[in-house]
Amino acid sequence: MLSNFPTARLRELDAAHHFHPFTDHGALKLDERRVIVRADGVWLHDSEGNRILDGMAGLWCMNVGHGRQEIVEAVRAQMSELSYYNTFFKTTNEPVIELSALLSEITPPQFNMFFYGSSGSDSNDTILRMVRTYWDLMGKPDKKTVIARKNAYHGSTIAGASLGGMGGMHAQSGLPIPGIVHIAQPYWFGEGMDMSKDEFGIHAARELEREIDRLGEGNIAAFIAEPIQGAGGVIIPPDSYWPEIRRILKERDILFVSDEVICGFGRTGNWFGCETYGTEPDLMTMAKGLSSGYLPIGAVAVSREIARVFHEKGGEFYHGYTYSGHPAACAAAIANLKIMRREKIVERVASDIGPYLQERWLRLGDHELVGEARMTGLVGALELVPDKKNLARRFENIGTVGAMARDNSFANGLVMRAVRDSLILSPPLVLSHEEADILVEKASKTLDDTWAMLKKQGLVSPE
Ligand code: PXG
Repeated sequence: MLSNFPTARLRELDAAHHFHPFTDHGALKLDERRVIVRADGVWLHDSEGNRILDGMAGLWCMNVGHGRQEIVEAVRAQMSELSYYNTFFKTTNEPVIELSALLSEITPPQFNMFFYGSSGSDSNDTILRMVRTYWDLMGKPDKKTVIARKNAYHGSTIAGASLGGMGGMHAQSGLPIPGIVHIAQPYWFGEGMDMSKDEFGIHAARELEREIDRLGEGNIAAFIAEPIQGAGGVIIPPDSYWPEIRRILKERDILFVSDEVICGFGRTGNWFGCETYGTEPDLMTMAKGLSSGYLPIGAVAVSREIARVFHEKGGEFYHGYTYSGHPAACAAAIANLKIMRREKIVERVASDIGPYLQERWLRLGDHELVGEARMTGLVGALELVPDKKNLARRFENIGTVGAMARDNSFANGLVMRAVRDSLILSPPLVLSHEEADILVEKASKTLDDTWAMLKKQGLVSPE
């Protein structure tokens, strides 16, 4: 075991052999590598003895918090009974049966069948294949194109990154693959300031209508969207956006996919983000909060209608993963969902810790560095701006100030994520009031520290 190694040695080995995801390898310095050794509740502990508040719930996933022995024990018991068997050849297992039945109770009423994978990315790959196959079965093979949105995040596989609307990801590997197009996102602060919020929400939503008309409804398989774009910068749409999308979808014969990888399992104050916004998806992507990250698992919720078509039209759906319905991962998800139900964690986000943190977080919007503070449920953002009074909304080198603020936050003992020049927050849903106060205090100090640094460098306009 490496647990007795000094931090410097761990860092050397990491630098030598670990190819990190989403990392600029040339720029990552040895002493920046933080070795996380332990976590409990909302607190992380690193190899140098620092205690850090996990304001990102791992990576938007530890909804029930770290260190839940009940989940550990459920996985241990399952692994000693049946560590693995496949679900391909007319076989199944108890955990996947129990989890599916549980999900049919928790998800909106149109869902009662679930397909499993190991992540959000592979779940979206499944969805791309499923929607195209569905329309083939319906005798409409031309309906192949999927409409997604710019700056969306749907994963890092070829299909996931293609569905996603991240320009940098597309540029790196010749994406998107054919048959995927992207429309505008409802990002009022970044792109819609010349209109009122509601006008902009309608305008962005109507891009869907225009795109369907441009390509022809007979060629469109589905529209995929996150209720709130997470990795894109916690883009909370104007109130007018989802009702208008809903109207358009009602009038058109295309499927709607709600990517609930971040918004699902309580994040927005309902079990699913689509419930917060009143949409009725035909398919939902689920991962992260499904197991609170204790083991990798992803799932696709399939509507009764789509399941019926696959069932009645028959023929094999040539798709599945070795780990579809993995018994240990399903056991982790079951234990996680039981905790969420028993402790009424979703209700708590809606009526207790959600409003408590929102009130305090939104007040950070008064800081001279903050152009907008926003939060729904327990997911929020602070837009950092150089000159609030004169409505200057962008720093020159986009991303530099965000990264500086993120590093300051870490130094203050709070993990936040930087997206462009905004700070992002998505803490475990079990955050207590006291921990919320500590969080806001650390975020406030981070803004002060960053403002002071920027003033020193002449990068902001002091009054
Ligand atoms: N959909 C959404 C909405 C996501 O947020 C995925 C799909 C893909 O899930 P997997 O399990 O394949 O990672 C995600 C994942 C970030 C960050 O830096 C966000 C995600 C993943 C990695 C980093 O914000 N979201």
